Amino acid sequence: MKRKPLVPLSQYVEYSQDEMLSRSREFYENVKRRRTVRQFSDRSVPREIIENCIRAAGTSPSGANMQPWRFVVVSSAEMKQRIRIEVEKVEKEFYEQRASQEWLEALAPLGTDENKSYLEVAPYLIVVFSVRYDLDNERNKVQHYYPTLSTGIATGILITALHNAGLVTLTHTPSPMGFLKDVLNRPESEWPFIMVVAGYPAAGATVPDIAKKSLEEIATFI
Ligand code: IYR
Repeated sequence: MKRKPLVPLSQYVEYSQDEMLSRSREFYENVKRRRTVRQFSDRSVPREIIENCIRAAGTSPSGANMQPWRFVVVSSAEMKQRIRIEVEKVEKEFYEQRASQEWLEALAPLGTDENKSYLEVAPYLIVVFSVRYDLDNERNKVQHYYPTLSTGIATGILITALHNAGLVTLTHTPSPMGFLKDVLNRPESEWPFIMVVAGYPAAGATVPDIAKKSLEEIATFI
């Protein structure tokens, strides 16, 4: 394939250093209020908000700009119920058999269990797939690069965009997740990556009293 023509970086905006400082602080103040929530309200959320957040996720960098992601937005009560039933099957097995004692102990502070009733309450389940290859017009496979990594970055942007819009999310990873491919009828090229549950929090929702590591614990400057 030929190299694309280069165009000026017209989108870039330079701020003064004072502005950069206040923008970086304000962004941090905003994102640090994000909490993973497991108690949702059934209040509806306009679809356009979800669309815009997915548009934001779609701006993510990706290997060779292949954009190897697919966001399947589930809002039908029937499909949410099917997903809940399948999720609870795998989660029951996880909590009762597959999880090691160490894993269960790591999860204990979060108070999670196999009951996933919120999957039927929240207005949206955004099931994120990572796409291994596309098919061109002649149905030849076009390989994607770093699909999992790229989809992870896009999911981070999605979660941040949903939080910024004023919604709460739960990043949910039922394991094994293969059933999502069948239930949602996705092609062979797509692999379930994560499920992002999104909506308003339930009135009086509670979250575990846990904290994030400090800068010193997560960063090394050399
Ligand atoms: N998927 C299970 C277990 C679980 C695993 C991790 I790692 C978490 O951070 C939270 C839960 C569940 O959703 O309950």
